Amino acid sequence: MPPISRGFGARRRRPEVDPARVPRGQYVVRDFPVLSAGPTPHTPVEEWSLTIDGAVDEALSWSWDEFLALPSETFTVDIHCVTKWSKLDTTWTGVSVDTLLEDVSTEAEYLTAWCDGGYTTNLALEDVTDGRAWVVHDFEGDPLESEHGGPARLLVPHLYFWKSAKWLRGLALTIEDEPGFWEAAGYHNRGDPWHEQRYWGD
Ligand SMILES: Nc1nc2c(c(=O)[nH]1)N[C@H]1C(S)=C(S)[C@@H](COP(=O)(O)O)O[C@H]1N2
Ligand SMILES: [Mo]
Repeated sequence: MPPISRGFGARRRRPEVDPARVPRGQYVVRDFPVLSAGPTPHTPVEEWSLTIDGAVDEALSWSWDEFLALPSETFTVDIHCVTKWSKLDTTWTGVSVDTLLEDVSTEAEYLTAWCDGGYTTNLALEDVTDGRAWVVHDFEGDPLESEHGGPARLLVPHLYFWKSAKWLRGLALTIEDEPGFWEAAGYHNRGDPWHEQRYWGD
């Protein structure tokens, strides 16, 4: 008969994490921390819209119902916060930025994501196209909680999580790259966790 402690130990052991999935300096969490620079806005979906404007020939805007009617995708990705937690295998549903930009004609190479509450973050268009970014409204099969950015947030999983703007209301396309809230405060302009681009100069 095997010693009882063996089975107990096996059950308590943490699930294996493939170290190749965890960027340098990060540790894996199982909970979902909340990081917000200010209070959580609670915009009712009846008053919500998503706008694409700035350096575009014609601005576009979707109501909540129009946004939900767009083709959506459900996908599973890992996310990495600059405060060093990573969360693996998070599942989201939303609309890819490629879909949102389909009918947009622009010379711009950058955009500023802007939000209820005033937060902004800047991204190169090439970091949000080709299936690399989404505007998500569901997390793990449920409507996104407001503390995590509901009704809808940007999700750019290949960059540090501050680029994934919560309470997203618009993408303003820009000719020049314009630092957003954390980028202007000394965080890295691009924020690639695989190159540990945490702060300006990294
Ligand atoms: N609008 C808005 N979006 C935001 C933030 C914020 O303060 N306001 N914080 C950013 C930061 S620094 C991180 S790490 C993630 C945190 O998302 P979470 O609270 O869902 O974990 O949201 C990002 N998006
Ligand atoms: Mo963050």
